[in-house]
Amino acid sequence: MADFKLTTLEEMETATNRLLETGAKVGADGWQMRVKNQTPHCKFGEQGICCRICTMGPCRITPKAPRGVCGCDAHGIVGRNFLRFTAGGAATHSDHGRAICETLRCAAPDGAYKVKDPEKLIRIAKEWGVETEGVDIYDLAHKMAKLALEEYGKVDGFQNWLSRAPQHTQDLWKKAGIAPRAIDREVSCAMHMTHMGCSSKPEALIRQALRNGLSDGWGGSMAGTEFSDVMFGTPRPIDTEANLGVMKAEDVNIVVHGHDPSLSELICDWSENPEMIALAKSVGAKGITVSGVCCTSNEVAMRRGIPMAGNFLQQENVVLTGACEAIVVDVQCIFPGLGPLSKCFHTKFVTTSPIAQMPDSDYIEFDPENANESAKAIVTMAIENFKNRKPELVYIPDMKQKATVGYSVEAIVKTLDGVTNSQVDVTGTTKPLLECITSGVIRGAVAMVGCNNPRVRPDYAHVELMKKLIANDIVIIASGCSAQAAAKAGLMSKEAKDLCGAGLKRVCELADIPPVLHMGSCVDISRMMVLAATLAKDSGLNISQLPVVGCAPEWMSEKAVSIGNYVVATGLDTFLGVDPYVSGSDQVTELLTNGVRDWVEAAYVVEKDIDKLGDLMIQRIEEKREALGI
Ligand code: SF4
Ligand code: MSK
Repeated sequence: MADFKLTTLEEMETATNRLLETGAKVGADGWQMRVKNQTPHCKFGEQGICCRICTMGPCRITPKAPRGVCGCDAHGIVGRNFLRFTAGGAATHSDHGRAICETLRCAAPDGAYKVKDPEKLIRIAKEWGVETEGVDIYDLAHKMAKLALEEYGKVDGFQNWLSRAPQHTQDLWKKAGIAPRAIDREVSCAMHMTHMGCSSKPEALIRQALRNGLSDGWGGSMAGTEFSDVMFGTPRPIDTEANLGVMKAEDVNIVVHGHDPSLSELICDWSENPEMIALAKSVGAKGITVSGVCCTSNEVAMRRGIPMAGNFLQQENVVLTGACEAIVVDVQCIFPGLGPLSKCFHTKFVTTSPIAQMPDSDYIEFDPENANESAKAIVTMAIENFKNRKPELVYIPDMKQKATVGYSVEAIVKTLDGVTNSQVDVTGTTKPLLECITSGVIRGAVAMVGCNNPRVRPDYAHVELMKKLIANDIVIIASGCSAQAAAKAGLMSKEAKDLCGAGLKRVCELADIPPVLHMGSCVDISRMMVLAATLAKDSGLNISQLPVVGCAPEWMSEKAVSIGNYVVATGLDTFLGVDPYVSGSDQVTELLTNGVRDWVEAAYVVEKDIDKLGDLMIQRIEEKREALGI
């Protein structure tokens, strides 16, 4: 459409500055100010050469002091820090997956949680060799939940879901000694290996980092994704909107933030309840608007079309609008700064998980057993808080974009089935997508993931890279805060097809898709692994031969390192725009950017110049095409 226009970063920054002015009036600070206070950052930390894992230290490596008190050198310290970083991320994702399995155990036909995708549950059960014939679907759900929970502590063997990978990939994992065993065991093993006086050999530490990452991507995260689909439905394309303009001044605004859909799904249910809407009207509001931040937002956007207020570095902005009655959080990526910030406004900062307890919040513990009661109490609290709003502080930037979200693997396969002119019956395979790639209509695909980080101008790397890649006929599959960056800018609007090269534009038109496909939250990067595995199986290629790469240009969290490790270990080169604190060891850097290729046929690339990072990805995709002769 001729009048389609992306929202520019400058427009978003102007809106943020206006919100910060409100913050200044009420004595609130924001991450922008705290970054200044923390700059310059510690150089030892940045290089990964500070060790404080025993009280003989902390030890810092310098040319004059090349070894810590125990004799560990920079390579051991950097490698240990990298592995501990991975373990933190793998534990976090996997515990999210565990919570989803626990919720599935409570599913009941008349309860708060139901089985919304029984076909998927049966499919998984068959995959795991569980009898499904004549079994009640809820009995099956409880049995599968228990089996999935046992994956966390299984005594023998490897993760069940490894069998989804092509045989070649499974063989590589076994040969490299990185096939993940019990999920919890890989985290424990990582912590044990990095204890004082255990491993200091980079190769051993990096192998365990890959194995621990795989226990997340092909274990805990996959459980989180798959059983969320079973309970809340497998995402299908759905229209929504993104950016702060989705909040409505005349409504009670509830913002859900975090990662676990068990909470946010029920908040959405209760916000649609006529009793609650009547209550909202009784306090002078027109209705209730729920919007989301971070991955919780992705979860409810792709299943219910709930609008996305923003991504990671926009979480404080929702409070700064002065129109947020409650920001309701579960786990992960929640700024503790929301506590003091919300005190400067009327906003209720509602924490709900024993895992993420914070000062200056209202704690309403949420567990699957009392889910409806807690959700109702939270929505009621938000509504009753509407009267405390200070109208003079209300400013919601008039800024939002249309987005079509919800491209699970199942949805992509279904949507692209109609694209090519193939005479072959391709229903239920990725062959149409492969045909687009081999014919050159699409050059390849990039899995764009990860956070924002003040080290990079927020959203700049995500948006600029996506624009560059789609102009080069490379389709983007995005998740996490990268997906929200795209949606806020307008890149998940179908109208963004005009920014594509001719080939990708044609595919977007024929399939009626946006050029950047929303695949969900951080745990949903496991969907990307399933897609890569399916593409490899359907093409007869190895995953590493596919013209597909991963990219996290603005990542910040331990979870992102765990993700990077399983994406690389699955055979996909992974491009980072932020250094993972390994520059203090040339040995560890060499292993991650080259050496691991001997084990898993892929490696990391770190490049802080975003334009160059884009060029390197395009170059790698073209190299892969050339190697295949396509
Ligand atoms: Fe220092 Fe070694 Fe202790 Fe680390 S483990 S703090 S390098 S003495
Ligand atoms: S929420 S891990 S800031 S992507 Fe998953 Fe966003 Fe990164 Fe958190």
